[in-house]
Amino acid sequence: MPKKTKLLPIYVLNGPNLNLLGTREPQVYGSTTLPEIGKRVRDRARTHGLATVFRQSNHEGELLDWIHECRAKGSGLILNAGALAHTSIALHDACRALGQPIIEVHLSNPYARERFRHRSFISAAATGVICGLGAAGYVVAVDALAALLKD
Ligand code: CA2
Repeated sequence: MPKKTKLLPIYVLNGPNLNLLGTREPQVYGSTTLPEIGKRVRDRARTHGLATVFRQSNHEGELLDWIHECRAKGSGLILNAGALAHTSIALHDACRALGQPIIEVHLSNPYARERFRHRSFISAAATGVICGLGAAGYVVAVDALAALLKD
């Protein structure tokens, strides 16, 4: 019988200000806190036999380092880059270099908001994009990544 090889963890990275979730602007971002999202992600990933690395940073360079770390230590990436999605070519380049499936997530639907949120530099480097579903979008992203990794 062929031996099942265990996949490396999926990385779930969160960008600037997402540590504030649940404290302000619940009408835009919902009332679920980031640690609660982390728990839902971990529980869902476990049902697919996947471990998770769940992190948040307010610093672009730290997010870049973690994406580079994912190249060696992870098997796929879920990325909510926050406002950096709209500005960071460096994150775009890091995602392009990852060589693994990437799901971009946004809690809100940026296309229904200000014009400056309509462009994401992550989208062109991502395998798929999920937005506007609130915290549930992260769980959908776990399912999507698990399906991609199974293929
Ligand atoms: O909808 C998303 O997930 C965003 O990535 C959130 C970013 C925003 O700049 C993007 O356009 C869309 C902002 C995250 C800020 O989160 C806060 C949460 C609570 C209170 C204040 C900010």
